[in-house]
Amino acid sequence: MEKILIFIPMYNCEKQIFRVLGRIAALPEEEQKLFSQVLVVDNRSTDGSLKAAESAMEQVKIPVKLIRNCENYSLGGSHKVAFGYAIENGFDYVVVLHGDDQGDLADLVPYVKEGIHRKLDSLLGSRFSKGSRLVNYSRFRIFGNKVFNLFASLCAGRRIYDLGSGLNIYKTTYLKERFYLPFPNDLSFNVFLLLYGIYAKSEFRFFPLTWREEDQISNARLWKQTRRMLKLMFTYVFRRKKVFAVKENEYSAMDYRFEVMAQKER
Ligand SMILES: Nc1nc2c(ncn2[C@@H]2O[C@H](COP(=O)(O)OP(=O)(O)OP(=O)(O)O)[C@@H](O)[C@H]2O)c(=O)[nH]1
Ligand SMILES: [Mg+2]
Repeated sequence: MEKILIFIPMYNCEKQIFRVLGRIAALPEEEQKLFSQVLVVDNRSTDGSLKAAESAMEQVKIPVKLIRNCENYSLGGSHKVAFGYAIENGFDYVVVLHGDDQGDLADLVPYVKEGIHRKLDSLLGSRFSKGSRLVNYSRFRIFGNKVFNLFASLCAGRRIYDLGSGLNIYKTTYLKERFYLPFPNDLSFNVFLLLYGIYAKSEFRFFPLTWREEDQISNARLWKQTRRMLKLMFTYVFRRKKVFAVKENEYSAMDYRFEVMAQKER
C-alpha cells in the first residue's frame, strides 16, 4: 500500500491549528486512512501553537507526529525538514497543508482517491483556477495575483495558475535527489520549487482550491512581493541554467535538525 505523509508547517498558529487538524479528523475514517501519517512541523512558534497542536492531534484517526525545528528555518526550510523526513521514512508522497487554516485537505481527497497524483510528480493547489473559491480575498488582491500569474506564465513559457498555494502533493521519487536543498528558505521557496519543476520538465498540474482569509496574519507585503517576484522571473528567464546548476550553497550546508515533541500512534 502507498504511504502518504501530510506535512503541516506551523508558525504561530495557536488559533488555527486546532481547526486544521479538526478538518482532517472530520473526514470519514476511510478518507483519513488514504494518508499514513500527519507530521506537524513547528518552526519555533512563539505563541501556544505547540500546546494547541498537541491537544488537537488526539481527534485524528491516523498517527500524528509533532516535531520542532532546532532553529527557525522559515517556511522553505520547514519544507526541507519534511521532505527529508518523507524520503528517509519510506513515504511515497508528501502533502503540504499550511497550518493556518486557509485551505482544506478535503479539496485534495477526490484526486487522491482517483489516483491522479500517481501520474504526476506534483499536483498543485490553485486559488485562481476555474472552480477555485476565495473567501474574504479582496478584489485588488485577486487581481494582483492574476497579473503575477500571467506574467510568470509568460516568463516560464507555461500556464501558471498559482505561484504557490498552501495545499500541494509531491511524489517522493521526484524529490529524492534533494534538488531543492540550495533553494532559499524564505517564502520564495515555493516559487523556486515550481520554476524548477518547469525547468526540469517534471509532470505537474493544478487543481482548484477553496482558500480563505479569516483570522490569519498575512505576511505578504505587496511591494516587497512584487520586487521579489520580478527578480525571480528575471532570474528564471536569464539565469536559470546557472541558478539550478548550483548544488551547494549556504542553504544546502544547513543541518535542518528537529526534535520530536509529541507523538500519537494509531
Ligand atoms: N510566514 C511564515 N510562515 C511560516 C513559517 N514557518 C512556517 N510557516 C507556516 O507557513 C504557512 C504559510 O505562511 P503564510 O505567512 O500564511 O504565507 P502565505 O500563505 O504564503 O501568504 P499569505 O498569502 O499571506 O497567506 C503558515 O501555515 C505558517 O504557519 C515562517 O517562518 N514564516
Ligand atoms: Mg497563508
